[in-house]
Amino acid sequence: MTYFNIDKVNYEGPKSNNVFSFKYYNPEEKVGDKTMAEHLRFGVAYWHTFTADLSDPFGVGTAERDWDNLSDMDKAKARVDAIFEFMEKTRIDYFCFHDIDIAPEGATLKESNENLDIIVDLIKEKMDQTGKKLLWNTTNNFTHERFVHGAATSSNAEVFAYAAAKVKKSLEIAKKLGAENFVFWGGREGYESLLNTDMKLELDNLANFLKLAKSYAEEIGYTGQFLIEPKPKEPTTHQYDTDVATSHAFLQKYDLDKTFKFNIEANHATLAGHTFQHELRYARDNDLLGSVDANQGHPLLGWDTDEFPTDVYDTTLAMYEILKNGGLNPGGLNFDAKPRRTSFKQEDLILTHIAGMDTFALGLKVAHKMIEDNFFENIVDEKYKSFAEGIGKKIVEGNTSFKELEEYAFNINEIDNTSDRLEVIKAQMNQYILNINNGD
Ligand code: XUL
Ligand code: CO
Repeated sequence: MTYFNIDKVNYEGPKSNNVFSFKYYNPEEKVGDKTMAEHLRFGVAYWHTFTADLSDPFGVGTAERDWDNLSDMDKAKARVDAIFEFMEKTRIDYFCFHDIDIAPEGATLKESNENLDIIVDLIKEKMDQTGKKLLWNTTNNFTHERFVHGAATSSNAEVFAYAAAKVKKSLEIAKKLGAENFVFWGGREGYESLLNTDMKLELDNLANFLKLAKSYAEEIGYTGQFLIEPKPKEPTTHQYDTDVATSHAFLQKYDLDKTFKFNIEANHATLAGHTFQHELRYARDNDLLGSVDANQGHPLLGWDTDEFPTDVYDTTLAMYEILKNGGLNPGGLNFDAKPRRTSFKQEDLILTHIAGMDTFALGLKVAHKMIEDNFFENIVDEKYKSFAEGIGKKIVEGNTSFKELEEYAFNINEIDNTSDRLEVIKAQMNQYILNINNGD
């Protein structure tokens, strides 16, 4: 059975009008010392692409999928076939999933695990046949009603135990499938109101939960990278892992900052009132940049719209941070993105991924060129040059005192600040994007 009635997507270059072709993503083309495929390490999100039905709070699902009418386990099996065909055709090497994306939950935890075993065996077989790889898996400890008060931060100890059992199973799956990373997004780890919340107990429990997970991974010999995915709100009013800096403080407090890095999602960054680049920069500066959920929010909407990335400015600045980080490996760029509810055809799954891949490929090329030219580096060096010598150097090296600084200040006649010329920088960035776009 074939699910996608198209040929493998080929690179045809920026002038092509074929919507089923890549305009910028050319997997084997080298950018610097790595191929585009090595730089970008794209991943498909099982939940958006193969499980979701595009319903929203006001309307039913609109997605038309060939597996819609199958029964639960048959549907799960069909989706495995579909995702591997999809990865082959779109030339995407990685995929990501939550436990409940791949197999239906049974009446009991044991039954759910049995369903998982059947599907995981099927996935393993396909991975061995095709060479496709698991970027990360994670545990859905937020959808079912038992997680109404959270999972690791639930007020009910039985829920903590249940959530732990699910993560234990997910870690075993990660080991079996060789997941390169393992993600924790705190789905309902947060609160609605402090009027009835013991925040300290909940955060202590969350830290204990993460430590137990790490120690079980060590016990079974699973060595993938552990990642926290911050998000400030939705579904709870206040999510504990609000942003990278907040989560960093949490990890440091509980001595977990050497155990975890971050999976940074663009739309979560903007919900937190930051730019995507800010979150990437904070993580990079602290050696905590692990992986990326590639998507974008809508500037006019205040929720997690999970759009496919199509903004070249954003992907250029993201790729700038990623290149300066020395890449993401073992992380990658997982498309945690869904077609709009109005893009409901099965082929839209392919078209949306092409759009996202091309936008990141273009961003990669622009960012690489800007780094080659030391574009931002020269601007920043010039801006902070007063710290490279004299009193500035002493400040940076921690080699001065308030007394000495006062003496220095007494001798300043007139302070000479320079213009930042931010508008020129933005205009020059436009030139980079346009020039690369024109193949110059
Ligand atoms: C939710 C979200 C999740 C995580 C994995 O906003 O981003 O899909 O990526 O649980
Ligand atoms: Co995500």
